[in-house]
Amino acid sequence: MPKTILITGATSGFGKACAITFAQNGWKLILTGRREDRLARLYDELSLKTLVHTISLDVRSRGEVFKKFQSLPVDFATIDVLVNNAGLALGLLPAHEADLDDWETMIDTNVKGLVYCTRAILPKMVERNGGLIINIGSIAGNWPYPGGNVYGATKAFVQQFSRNLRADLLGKNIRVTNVEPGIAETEFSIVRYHGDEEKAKKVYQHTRALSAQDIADIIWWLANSPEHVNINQLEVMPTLQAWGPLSVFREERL
Ligand code: NDP
Ligand code: 8X3
Repeated sequence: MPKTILITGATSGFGKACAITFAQNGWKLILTGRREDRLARLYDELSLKTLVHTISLDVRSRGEVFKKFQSLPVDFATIDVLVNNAGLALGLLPAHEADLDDWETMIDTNVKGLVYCTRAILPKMVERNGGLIINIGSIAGNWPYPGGNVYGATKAFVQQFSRNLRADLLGKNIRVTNVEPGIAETEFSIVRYHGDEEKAKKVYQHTRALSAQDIADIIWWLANSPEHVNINQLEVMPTLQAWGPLSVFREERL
């Protein structure tokens, strides 16, 4: 009996790589995102390999999330793995200059959207006593950096929410993992720089970032690990990324 994976934000980056990987292995796919043209293309490509159901969805809409996740076609009604991947960073300005609209969009998507999707799917997992939730956090939830202000804070929320889910679900056969990637080449930086592709390209120049496929491979491994094993959090960076020293402010007069 093929298993079913629901991926939010499947139109690009990690979510899309994950969709292709699971399709190649015969899993049924529920793919969501806002860009309908991309969902349609994914449907055409992947339904040659497996059963695919696409849902045009903005995770910021609580009503839409519940309506669409509670009316899944019967073939897709049992979700084995939920990948809460839809998310974004907007801007890198310091807190006193950052755009409040950007902040709200990140909170609405990365925090509230993820919470809505989880709350909509979780009761079905509890009812049948099985399932795996993979949240896509970030190293930015663990390590502060200038300009990371609200983005990093949303990912710190995702980390603690993931742990608290584990606490609530103790004794049930439901696993929760927070995957925390470092720099990865996707459309992430194009979005962060509000569509400035030149600036975005520079983020990945002269280094070797993680690829979307690297993250899809990790998600595949998690989904196929034994049911009695829960990976609580999995932080992953490219080999060419590491921590720097803490900053110290210096001035002649001091
Ligand atoms: P991409 O920009 O390539 O993909 C983001 C996906 O999220 C798209 O499919 C987009 O779909 C979807 N999305 C964004 N906003 C919404 C929304 N409101 N409703 C529904 N879907 C939405 O970036 P990545 O693949 O890199 O990002 C995926 C996740 O990984 C994010 O949570 C990001 O924060 C995290 N991450 C990324 C890292 C990186 O360096 N790339 C590192 C660590 C974490 P659409 O626009 O069609 O709605
Ligand atoms: C994306 C990684 O370091 O750009 O979450 O915030 S980082």
